[in-house]
Amino acid sequence: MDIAPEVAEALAARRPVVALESTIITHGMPWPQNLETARAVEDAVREAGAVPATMAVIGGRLCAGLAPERLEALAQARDVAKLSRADLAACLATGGTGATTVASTMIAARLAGIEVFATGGIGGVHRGAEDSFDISADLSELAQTPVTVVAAGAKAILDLPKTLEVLETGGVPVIAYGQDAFPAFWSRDSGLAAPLRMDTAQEIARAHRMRAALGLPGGQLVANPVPEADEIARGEIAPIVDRALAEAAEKGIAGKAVTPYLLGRIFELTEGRSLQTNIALVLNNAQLAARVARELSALAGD
Ligand code: PSU
Ligand code: MN
Repeated sequence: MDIAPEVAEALAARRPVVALESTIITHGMPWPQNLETARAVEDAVREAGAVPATMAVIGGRLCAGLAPERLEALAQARDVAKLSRADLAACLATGGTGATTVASTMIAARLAGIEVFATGGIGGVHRGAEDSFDISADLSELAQTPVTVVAAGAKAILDLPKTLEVLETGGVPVIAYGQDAFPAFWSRDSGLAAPLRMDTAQEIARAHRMRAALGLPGGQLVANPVPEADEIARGEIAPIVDRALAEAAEKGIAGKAVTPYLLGRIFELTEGRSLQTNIALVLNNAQLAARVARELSALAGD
């Protein structure tokens, strides 16, 4: 593993560090907004008093923290592999390059000793999973890897009630931040209640440590609603999501290609507005994750 010097120093001194994923850069957003956002997210983490560690596999090395030229090369690259839990070891063993999903970023964070991770939205149970069996490896990762993931809930392209059921089965605490409703990525309210609610970063940090003290494996999902000014209301995004899903089905899009296809299509159908919302919520999540990381550092000193 290549841990960037800035990240290694912060970890050694028990200063706050926030892990960031790279699939959102390579598969989640178009060029050049992907690079601009990746940089802005790192800046947001820094401004909030933590060190960012963007994860990726480059030339067979698992990297925690990317130098600016590496970040740019990744953002510009085409046909980069999307590496989830199943792909990580094979990519490393064959000297490959790829972007990490939520699941594999959690694995990298655990290996580096990073407890908090900020992203946009997690993968989940896809609609029609009763036929396709398409359930993101992100959910089982949350059940087994001890990292707190700050996301804006799960995307409305998924089956959200089933996603919450699978998380409950896996013993994953799903914590809405500052509200009772489970957020749905572009919208603040999915229409579903979140199982848990917390109103401060300190409570989230304490719960993270308490799980470890109890010997419970797995992490926590913090569902942080998109800022009001940037949200796309549920009623507005729903027909667009339905249309993108219907087109994906017609085209026979399956497996790993589903999430990137839907995000791209929704971007087109909203004339870029979904991307503005996506950028705003990732920045918002980076800020909260940095605050949680600071609280975790403070607890370590107790
Ligand atoms: N959320 C976003 N953009 C993304 C993803 C999530 O806003 O690009 C990516 C994450 O890396 C997540 C992955 O882990 O999609 C889920 O893919 P799948 O459903 O194939 O497991
Ligand atoms: Mn899938």
